[in-house]
Amino acid sequence: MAAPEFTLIIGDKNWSSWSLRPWLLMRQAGVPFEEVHVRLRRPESKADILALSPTGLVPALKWRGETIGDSLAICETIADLFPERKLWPRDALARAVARAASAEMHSGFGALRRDMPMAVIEHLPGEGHTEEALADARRVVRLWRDLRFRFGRQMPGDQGFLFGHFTVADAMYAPVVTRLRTYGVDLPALGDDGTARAYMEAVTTLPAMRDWAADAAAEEKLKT
Ligand SMILES: N[C@@H](CCC(=O)N[C@@H](CS)C(=O)NCC(=O)O)C(=O)O
Repeated sequence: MAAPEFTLIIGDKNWSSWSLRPWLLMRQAGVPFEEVHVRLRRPESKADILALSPTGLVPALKWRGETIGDSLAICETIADLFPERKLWPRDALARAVARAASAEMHSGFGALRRDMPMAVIEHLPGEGHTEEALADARRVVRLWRDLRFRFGRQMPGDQGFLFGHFTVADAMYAPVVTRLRTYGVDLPALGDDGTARAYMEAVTTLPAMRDWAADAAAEEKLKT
């Protein structure tokens, strides 16, 4: 059998929010890839990652002898290589807004990340509910509502995602979906009119998201 064209290096599925993004995008796009796992939060983690990727961070994508680091760069690369999968919205204005939302996630929401780190299989209601993290969550809820109303719902054949069908923007926000669930964030208290709840349901019930969570549970079980 021919070696797969793509190898994705990822961290622990329970924790590695950055790894989830390109993994989910590639699964959603139907792009076959091999997974290489590196265990995080261990003394040898840095050296293990550095042996595979010069950034010393996961995720990284091996493709044609190159190592592409950074979750957003990997998502961009996959979107570029498979234009027929429409991993960015087709309309230029929607695409610009999707890129801005993805970049906002990539470089922002520091308090949400710090105080509610991804823990896919855990249930920690009430933990990490700092004022700053909840302010980030409130912004996310408003953004999702805005995108669903202005773009997602307008798309013919809307599948419940931010821009109708699954795009890079949904891959970027998937770890936030898991965080809001893990930490039991009260969505109506943040201004949700049901849009964020429905969006979270659309993401959580994706077969690939279910697989990721099942893999995370299996990995954590092996550690005990
Ligand atoms: N901006 C990078 C950040 C990647 C990142 O910070 N990855 C963390 C894990 S989720 C990491 O590799 N940490 C190294 C370590 O834990 O030793 C991206 O988008 O891929």
